[in-house]
Amino acid sequence: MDIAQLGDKILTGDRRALARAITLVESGRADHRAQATALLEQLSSARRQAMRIGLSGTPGVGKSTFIEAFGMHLVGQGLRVAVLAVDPSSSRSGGSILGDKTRMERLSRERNAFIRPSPSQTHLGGVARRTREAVALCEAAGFDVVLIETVGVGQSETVVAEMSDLFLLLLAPAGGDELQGVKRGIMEMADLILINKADGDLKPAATRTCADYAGALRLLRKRPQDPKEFPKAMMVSALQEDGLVTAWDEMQALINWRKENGFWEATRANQARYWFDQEVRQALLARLDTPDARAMMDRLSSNVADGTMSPSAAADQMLRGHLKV
Ligand SMILES: Nc1nc2c(ncn2[C@@H]2O[C@H](COP(=O)(O)OP(=O)(O)OP(=O)(O)O)[C@@H](O)[C@H]2O)c(=O)[nH]1
Ligand SMILES: [Mg+2]
Repeated sequence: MDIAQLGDKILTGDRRALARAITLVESGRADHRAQATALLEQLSSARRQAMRIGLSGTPGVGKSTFIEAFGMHLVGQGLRVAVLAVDPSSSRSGGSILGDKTRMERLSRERNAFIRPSPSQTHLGGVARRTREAVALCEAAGFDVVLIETVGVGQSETVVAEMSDLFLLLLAPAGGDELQGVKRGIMEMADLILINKADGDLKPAATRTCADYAGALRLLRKRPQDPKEFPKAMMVSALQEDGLVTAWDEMQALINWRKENGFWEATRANQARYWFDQEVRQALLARLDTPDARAMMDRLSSNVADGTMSPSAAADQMLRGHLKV
């Protein structure tokens, strides 16, 4: 594969080249990894930036419906929109991906949209790198907005929030009067909480849920990167395409404020540092995961167990043998 040529095609916005490049960054092969790194280096000099929007929500809350309607709105404004998904649970069957295709039917036909489902069976570290690099590829391909979707099942929200400029949490109207089991840590990541399905019979429940979350958000510690009134809770109906224009206005207002006040740049710089740190840590751990390293680990481990070596001396020997840079 001619990497320089692939890079040039991506810079012209070619979606097939983009798809091929994402396949390349997803590959576990060492030669592919080297090519992917070279490609990303080439593209980073273009210094293109998209608005990266993370979107999380539990299964069935309406993420796909929202992305379809919201994405169509953005495309209607002349923007180019890419959609990436992070699904570390890998529980998603082919059926769900098919379901997504039908739920995003209009968007997937748009010339100015690009939709990429998540690869299955990858560990979270792998998913994180793949998605972060896919985001960079979409930016180089000139997309204005990159939506990064994740099913709210735990750690994946942190991964997505660490690569987004803005984080949306999609919630459904609650049946009872208590807050749903949304973890505090996830609430703290949100810039905008969208109570979806605020339509028909669900409207009154949505109104109550929205008020509850607006109240809960006011109790959270103020973050420096927020203007007053953020984070916010608001109602939308993805199905009836209600509230989407307002939601987009809010997102732009927040992003503009952060850009004007230096938080956009600062957050991106911190995120880059975070991912550098993660890459180094993962690469070090990977060195312990070779057959040689495991064999040495087993041998030293026996020595420690039978008392012929102290744990620290064994660890020292292990590190000298296998973690040399
Ligand atoms: N009434 C109403 N129903 C909605 C709305 N948005 C989505 N739904 C319905 O909720 C169901 C789930 O919607 P999806 O968009 O597939 O939800 P999802 O979050 O993508 O679900 P997973 O992909 O399984 O995680 C579908 O039957 C949608 O038609 C809405 O705004 N109002
Ligand atoms: Mg979906």
